[in-house]
Amino acid sequence: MSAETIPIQKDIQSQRRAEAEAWRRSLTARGILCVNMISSPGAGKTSLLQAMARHWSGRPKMAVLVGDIATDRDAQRLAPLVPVRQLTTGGACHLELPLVRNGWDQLDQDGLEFLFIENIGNLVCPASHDLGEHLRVVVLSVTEGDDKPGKYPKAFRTSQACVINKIDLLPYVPFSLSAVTEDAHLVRSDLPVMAVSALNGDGIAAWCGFLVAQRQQLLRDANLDR
Ligand SMILES: Nc1nc2c(ncn2[C@@H]2O[C@H](COP(=O)(O)OP(=O)(O)O)[C@@H](O)[C@H]2O)c(=O)[nH]1
Ligand SMILES: [Mg+2]
Repeated sequence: MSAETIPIQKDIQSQRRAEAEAWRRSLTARGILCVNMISSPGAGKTSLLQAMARHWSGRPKMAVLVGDIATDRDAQRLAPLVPVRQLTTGGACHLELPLVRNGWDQLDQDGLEFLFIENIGNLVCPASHDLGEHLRVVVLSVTEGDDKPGKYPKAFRTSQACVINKIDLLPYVPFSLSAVTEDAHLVRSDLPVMAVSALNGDGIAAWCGFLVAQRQQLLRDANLDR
């Protein structure tokens, strides 16, 4: 079998990038910090969002768009706490902007300060899709092993923060916080790494404080201090 390379000389992703950039700007203008959360299945994205919603308890105001390939189970978990819409891809391994925009249109957007997007559980494909977020956060749990940043470098290189979840399990699993931090910093030397337990609340206040500071910085940069 012979292979032929056909030069198309056109960046086929450029329109998608422009759409994501336009949406990011419109969220900025409304004072909303958008956070795209990526992780492998079960790292604790939904549990972390539940813990944050409990910590903030309505202020600042957050909403969630939660992606899964099937079911609305995560939306059911979050609905008692925050405005939420389930995005169901029917099998696709990552979220794309049109589906996210569709969910956004159905959300109560009044007074929102944070929009969280829980991506499909997968450390590979979601790293290649800009959803118009200001902040990409990669969540890794201690049961997955401290060698994962180097094995999934794009997820860590394209993220602006890393949350290590399930630290309540550290006494029971071989996982080193310093080793994972070192490995993550080989991929991206300035990546903030924060350790939490969504289960018992350890580190949640510091993580929420980090997000509030990120939003304040966004508003300052856009001259929207309020
Ligand atoms: N021990 C422990 N279990 C957790 C923690 N966070 C989540 N879990 C459990 O991990 C499983 C997957 O969590 P989930 O939030 O559904 O992960 P997601 O698939 O990334 O959204 C559930 O059984 C959670 O109860 C944590 O901090 N500590
Ligand atoms: Mg989930």
